[in-house]
Amino acid sequence: MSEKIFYITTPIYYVNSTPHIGHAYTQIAADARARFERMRGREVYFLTGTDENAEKVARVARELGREPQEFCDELSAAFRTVWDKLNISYDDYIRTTEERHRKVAAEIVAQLWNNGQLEVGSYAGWYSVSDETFFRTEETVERDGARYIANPTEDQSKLPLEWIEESTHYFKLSNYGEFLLDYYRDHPDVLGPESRRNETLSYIRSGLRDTSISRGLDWGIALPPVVPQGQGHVIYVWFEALMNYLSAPGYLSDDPKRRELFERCWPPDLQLMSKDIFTRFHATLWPAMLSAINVPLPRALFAHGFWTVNGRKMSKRDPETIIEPVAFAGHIAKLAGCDFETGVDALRYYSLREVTFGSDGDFSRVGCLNRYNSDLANGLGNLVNRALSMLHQYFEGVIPDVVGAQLGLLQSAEDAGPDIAEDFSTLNYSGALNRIWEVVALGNRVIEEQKPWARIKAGETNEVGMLLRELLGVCQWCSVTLAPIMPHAMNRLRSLIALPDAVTWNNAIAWNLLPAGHTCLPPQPLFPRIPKITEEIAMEIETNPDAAAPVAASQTAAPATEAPAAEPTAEKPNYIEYADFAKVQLRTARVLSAERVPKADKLLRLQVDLGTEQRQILAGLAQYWEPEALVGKTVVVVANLAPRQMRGFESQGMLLAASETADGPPGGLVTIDTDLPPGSVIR
Ligand code: ME8
Ligand code: MG
Repeated sequence: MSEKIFYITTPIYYVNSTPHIGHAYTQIAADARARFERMRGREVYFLTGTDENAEKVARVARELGREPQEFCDELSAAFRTVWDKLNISYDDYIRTTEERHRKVAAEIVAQLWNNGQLEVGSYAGWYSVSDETFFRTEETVERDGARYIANPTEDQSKLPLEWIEESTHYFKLSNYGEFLLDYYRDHPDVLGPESRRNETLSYIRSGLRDTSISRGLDWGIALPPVVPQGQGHVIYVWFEALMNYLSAPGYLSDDPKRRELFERCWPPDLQLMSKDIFTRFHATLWPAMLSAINVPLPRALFAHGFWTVNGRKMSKRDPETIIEPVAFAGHIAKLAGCDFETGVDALRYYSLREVTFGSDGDFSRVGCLNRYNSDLANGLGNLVNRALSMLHQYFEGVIPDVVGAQLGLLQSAEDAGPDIAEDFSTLNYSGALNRIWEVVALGNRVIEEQKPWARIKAGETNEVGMLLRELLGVCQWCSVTLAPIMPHAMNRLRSLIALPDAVTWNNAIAWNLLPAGHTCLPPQPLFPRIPKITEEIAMEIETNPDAAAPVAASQTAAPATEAPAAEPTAEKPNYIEYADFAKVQLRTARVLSAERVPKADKLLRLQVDLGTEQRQILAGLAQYWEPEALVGKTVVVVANLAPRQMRGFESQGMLLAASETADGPPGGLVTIDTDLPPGSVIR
């Protein structure tokens, strides 16, 4: 039997909206670990995917007038595209509407029934569709005639709960409290971080109740026929979603290859998620389920923290807080004048460097750009640039054959190696990065101290040669140790110093890879500096990517705020009467869906919710906005514009957008700054 495969999972995401930096964070963290393990020689099975059988997914689809399955196909593909763009090296992508999952989920439920783990009953209680979670009455409060979650965590819904009364089936979760407490006592390293472990233990100690596992809905996976009174019932989405970790690698599969994969990778080595879905679901229900079907429990479950954006909870009602990872990486690239994938690496770097993994963090666009400049451009980028420039200036790009005393740079890299490996293995990403940057900073400091430009003039070629060999060694070492976090930029770095592509962790300090006589490429900026960073620029790029281009193009461009105010024109202003303005009905609308209009490269076809009605609007935004980026946004529309035909579609209104000039690109969308329902009147 070959070595166990390192099995790492992320949550499978609901496809009721498109991914934001919160989702990307889990992916990036899991990816860094997967890449690290591969570099250490482990075979890895990295699983991610989408959760599609949720009631809320079907609701959103139907609100949009879409078939749920077709809607899921589209959004699941959109998630996948984002992960591909962010260089997430997943090995498998599970969708819970796939047959391989449906079949296994139904079989597990049948097994549970046959083992006496389920019973028929009825449920009367509160349900939060947005959390897809049942709440006991004592967990709720009444306000103004509606029921709410009593003490919602920051990520739980603040909307009214729904009363559900239906026949259902229960999983006898109450039987597992003692078992779980014993298990976690005997395996103290399974749950992390410590705060989540403690939260879970007290949740379990407070008493587990049997939990409803079926719903009378028509979207989802039908209960298997062996379960009595299962007609018209689907498996409760959480109960079935957790099973993706079993179905994807091939539990109960008919395919011997997949069964073998399952044998080789089970149990999961690391299951990552955020704290929202840790305690109740992954640390309680999931291991109880596994135990009920006699499958070994995961080796580690870890909850990272929650991101806010500029101190605010991410919410579609607050568009400034929704940072789309691909758009933002593109904006970084545009401002820095680097390629998109380097922008991605900057985002990956910032996410893992900014906060200790496991703690909450605040994502700030400006903070990310500043870190890019200080750590990547001025820190690592500068080091690489200086090393390669000097090698070319003084030694024609060829590593010189010199001997002499070392300056301690290689030694400091060698010393840091074990700590960094330990940090990666324990998810201490910020620790690993801090440690790596100590070596980078030391490299830059030694250059300042040694003043090689002066020494070369003084004829101390040998000493400068020794320094360069060490600096290039540090470049090599960084190109390996940082590869799990910035795979693209570190590939570039390796090609600049002409190292072999295949990179293993041990290459980091294999100093013979850069022997005397080895030729490196001339310097090319790895992380070009962003010329100017202000809150406005950081926000502007988010809403108006085109406006950012001139800033990146020229180091000397005057910031917009210093530009002289436009002189009032001498012409008589072309006033309109208030009565004329009052004829224009401006109302807010929520974008329900958006798609490109075939053969019209500027047009998007939007369905918007005007509160009292749904409208179709054609808008010339297609060159500046991805359709998905508009979904969920609250926009301003001219509601009483006469309908007109465009490209075979009727446009029932007009959407307001801003451009720098009257004929410029509509890069900025007009939105509103508070939480008002669609259809609100603008006066
Ligand atoms: O819960 N900060 O899916 P989901 C950090 N389908 N991470 C965040 C985040 C934020 N602000 N927002 C989201 C579900 N995440 C279920 C999971 S698994 C069997 C089923 C990340 O789309 C984080 O990983 O609501 C969190 O746990 C997950 O997205 C929730 O994704
Ligand atoms: Mg959620």
